[in-house]
Amino acid sequence: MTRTSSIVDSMASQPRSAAQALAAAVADLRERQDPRGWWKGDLDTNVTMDAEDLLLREFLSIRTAGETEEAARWIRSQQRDDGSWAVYYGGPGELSTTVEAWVALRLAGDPADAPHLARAAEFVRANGGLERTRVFTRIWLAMFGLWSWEDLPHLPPELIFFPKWFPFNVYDWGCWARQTIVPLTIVCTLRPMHSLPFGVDELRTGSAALRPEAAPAPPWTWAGLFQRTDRVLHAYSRRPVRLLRRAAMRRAAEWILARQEADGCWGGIQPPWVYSLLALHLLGYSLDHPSLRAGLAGLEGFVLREKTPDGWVRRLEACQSPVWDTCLAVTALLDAGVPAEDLAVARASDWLLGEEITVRGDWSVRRPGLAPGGWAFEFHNDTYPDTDDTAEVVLALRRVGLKDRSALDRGVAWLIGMQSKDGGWGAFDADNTRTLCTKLPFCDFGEVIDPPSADVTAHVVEVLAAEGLADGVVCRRGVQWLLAAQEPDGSWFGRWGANYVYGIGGVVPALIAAGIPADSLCIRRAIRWLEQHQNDDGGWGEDLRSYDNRAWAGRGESTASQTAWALLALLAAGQRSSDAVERGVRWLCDTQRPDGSWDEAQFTGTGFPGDFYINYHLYRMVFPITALGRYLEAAP
Ligand code: R19
Repeated sequence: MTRTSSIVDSMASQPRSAAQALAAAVADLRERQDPRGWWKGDLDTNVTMDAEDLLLREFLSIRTAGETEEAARWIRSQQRDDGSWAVYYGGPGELSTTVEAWVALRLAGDPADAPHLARAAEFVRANGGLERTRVFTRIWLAMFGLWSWEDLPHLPPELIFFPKWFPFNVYDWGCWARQTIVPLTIVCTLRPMHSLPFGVDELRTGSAALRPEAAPAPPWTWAGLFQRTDRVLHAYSRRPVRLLRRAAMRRAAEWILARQEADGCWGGIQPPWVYSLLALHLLGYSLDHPSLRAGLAGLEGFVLREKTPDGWVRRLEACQSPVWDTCLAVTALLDAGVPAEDLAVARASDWLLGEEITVRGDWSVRRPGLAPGGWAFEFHNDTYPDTDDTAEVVLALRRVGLKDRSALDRGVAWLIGMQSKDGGWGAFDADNTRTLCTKLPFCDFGEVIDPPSADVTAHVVEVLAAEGLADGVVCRRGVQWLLAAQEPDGSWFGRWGANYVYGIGGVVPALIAAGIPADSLCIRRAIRWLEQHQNDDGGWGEDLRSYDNRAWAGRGESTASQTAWALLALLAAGQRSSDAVERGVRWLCDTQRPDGSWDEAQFTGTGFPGDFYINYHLYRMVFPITALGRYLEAAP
């Protein structure tokens, strides 16, 4: 415990040892714990959150000057030199994000001919104009009369009646998409129009023919089939069977209301939250209705405010990660040698135990016989616990010497029950693998299904192995799934973290825990991949461009979290004394800030590959602490 019991002053001129770096990092992490037991790092995404927040408030006529100015200041501060906005630090300008930011700033009163907006408009036009933006962006525009509802793909509310075996029923969609499309079917059916004092002609190219919907695909392709289906749906929507439509709207509203969480949110994530508020309001629920009131009040809990030299800025978190941050922090402290009886660990464990999900959620549609158990990612999300959080919480809490292990046993049983037919695990549902949904013209952003992924499967395999279940058929099938998912170059794809470095960092420790020998070919190939992608400075980094372009796989500026992930794999594979590990540890020690933390402007979390990325502010702490702790623990 000597490693962490004293805070070692940084000796400015002398390089820090791994033990000193670890002690300083642990001290810093301790300070970040909330007195109530949890850790919660800020969760950065992109300015569509803030733009849509202003649009929502405008639509509901509750927008205030103060909120508007603070949000506008934040949005302006994020603009790139070429006039655009990106979806991650250092990333290229992104069309839909730029259109939404431009509209929000116009709403805030910035003149269209102000240089920053003129440059933004130029970027938009050069990249195809608002005609090429994603469906979600054009729905927002349509709500304000800036785009025609006719020129949007249609999804009818009647799909709420589709039985669970029927294509496109709501349980075929990933949970985040399901919670988003149900309210959107209402919005798109009611076709609201709230007019604004400005237009968006500056953003149009007039080249509607560029839009995929306007260029018909041959009827024998999925695209062609769905384009034609879409036309039928539009026609039906003009003359729906009245009673059926009314019943569908009512059922959809009930479905939405039943899923509102204790803090007023929906799923703990921004899109379903905002669209559910809009849908209920359009159905006639007043802003005073308890559901809307709770929903709007709850949004305040997702607002981050900060004083900058230019004044206060306000930004909205897309989601909050307290359960995830807390279980990873507990693991980090334990790996650093902090004893299980330590007050910080005890407080965190108590809080985590209180977060157990004890009720059935949407997952039980596919697993009706399975008893509840497990954990969600957010403060309040009883309807959508996920296997990733459940695995990491059990991995952390099984080490703290709980007197009553029953919550962990329920978690493990739930994980076992959530295995998909193919042997892997998705995050929120079992067997959420129907790709038909992905072909709809409506679905041009993010993932809409939740099939098994390597990172999630690895976390579940790791916990099953830790629980002594490595020889059982469930874990063995998970291992087989992982072995089959290895990329030809020896890496694994990172679905929820960037990218192949995250995949390897999760899978290698899991396979080793499950009994795969460190000298087996699959492990050796993964280790070789890491060695080949180590930066000259000793760290690892992988740019988010790797999701669009394989040439970027394993390439990018070194970051603390990605360096730690690589080290976790190398250490698990017994490479403690290797040159690669020494250089990686040295990079962590040399780049640590005097206060014990690391800078990490780069986003290393993934929401949706290619479309949506996350900077989890605690990743820079918890993963390096775990890596340094395991490094010192494995000292010869
Ligand atoms: C591991 C733990 N994870 C398994 C949980 C990670 C949760 C990440 C936060 C997700 O936040 C979201 C979710 C959805 C959206 C969308 C969206 C995109 C397409 C459709 Br259809 C519907 C919604 C947009 O922003 C999001 C943010 C780390």
